[in-house]
Amino acid sequence: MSTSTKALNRLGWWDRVSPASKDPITGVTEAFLADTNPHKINLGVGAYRDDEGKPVVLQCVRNAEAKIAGCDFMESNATAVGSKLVEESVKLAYGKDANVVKEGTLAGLQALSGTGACRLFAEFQRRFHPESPIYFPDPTWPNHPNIWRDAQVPVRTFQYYHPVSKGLNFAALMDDIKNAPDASFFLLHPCAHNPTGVDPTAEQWREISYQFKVKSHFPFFDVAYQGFASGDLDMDAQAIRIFLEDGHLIGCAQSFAKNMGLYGHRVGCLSVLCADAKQAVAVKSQLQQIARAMYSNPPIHGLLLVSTILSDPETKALWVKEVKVMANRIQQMRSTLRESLEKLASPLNWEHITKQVGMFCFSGLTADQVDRLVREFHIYLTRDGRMSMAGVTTSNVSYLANAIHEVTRYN
Ligand code: KET
Repeated sequence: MSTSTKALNRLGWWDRVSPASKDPITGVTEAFLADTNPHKINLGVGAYRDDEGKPVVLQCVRNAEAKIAGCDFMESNATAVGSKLVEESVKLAYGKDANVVKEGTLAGLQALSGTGACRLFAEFQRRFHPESPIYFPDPTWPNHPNIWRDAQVPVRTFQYYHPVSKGLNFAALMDDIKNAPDASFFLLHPCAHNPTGVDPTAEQWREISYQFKVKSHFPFFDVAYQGFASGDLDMDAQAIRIFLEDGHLIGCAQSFAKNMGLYGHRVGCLSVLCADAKQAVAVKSQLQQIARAMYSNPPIHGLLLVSTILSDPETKALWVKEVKVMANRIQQMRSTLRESLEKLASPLNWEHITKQVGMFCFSGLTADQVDRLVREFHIYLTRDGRMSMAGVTTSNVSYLANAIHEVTRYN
């Protein structure tokens, strides 16, 4: 449009803007909130809920709040708190005794939760490797392609899930790693893969790591659910530790939205493992520059909460316990849902409900079946059949099982 046409039509600036498509996950929450049926269930967003279906404020968070109450943080510079957060977060990912934690070879920055950490890295990747694509598992969290696409990074996929076995398609995954151009970026979910709940075994991670070395690929780990797969924070970081042992440089996005129940506070960490301390200083300064232009600093309250929880041994021990409680409740709901469906004499095999791990069950329900669950039973989930098991409770599990049975029994 020429300037003169613009001048003629002063209300025409946004005429070409049509509505964006709804986000598949936040769209489910909106539909759930608008429903007034008392039996409604939200299995959409992957955020933890207690056995009453309510969001949880962990006791460790309450304790941390008490510790920081009244502290003079409203206007202070977030840098010192951010460094503490980074120092503690990288111990969670790479291991508290890992040499890289002490050697100063990690370039780490506090980030706006997991999404912000991914976005920062995507921008950094484009700045220094503009031609390199990033490979995502198929399927992956639907926001991954959005994030990297918005950063102008070419986006590709590698095979991951096997729909028939509802498990890992390991052979196809290895083929795609081998066939990708050398020195490609790969996004890996180190535990509790979203949306499938399917993780490689330690042995398979070793093979993946070996092949990454052969191909000089760069592993970028998106750690959004540490603790939810096994209930144990270290166990859930085993993939990262295996890659570390194998001598890779690694990128890592960590989120405290789910495992600390701090979704609304947007606390996360981005770390990039570098070849030496000098390189780490350079990489960190570039990341800081990108963040400075995008949003300057993250809000400080959530940072203080997380750094307090992670650096105070008593509060940290309480958090470790609470993570286990959350993981166990989800595990319990997996067993109960599967048993309930089996008791109803469902003609389908529901083994995968207990075989898959973490927040999600990739149920195998078709989009039409999901639509029926929404329409007839007020049960909300994404149309790919992903169920957030955190939304299942002792009191809604039999209603849920009946509804699933109803929409699947004649298929
Ligand atoms: N990575 C993965 C794999 C992931 O599932 C999420 C969120 C994020 C990063 C982002 O996390 P955050 O720290 O909130 O920025 N997933 C859930 C929530 C959402 O989509 O916002 C979900 O899949 O439901």
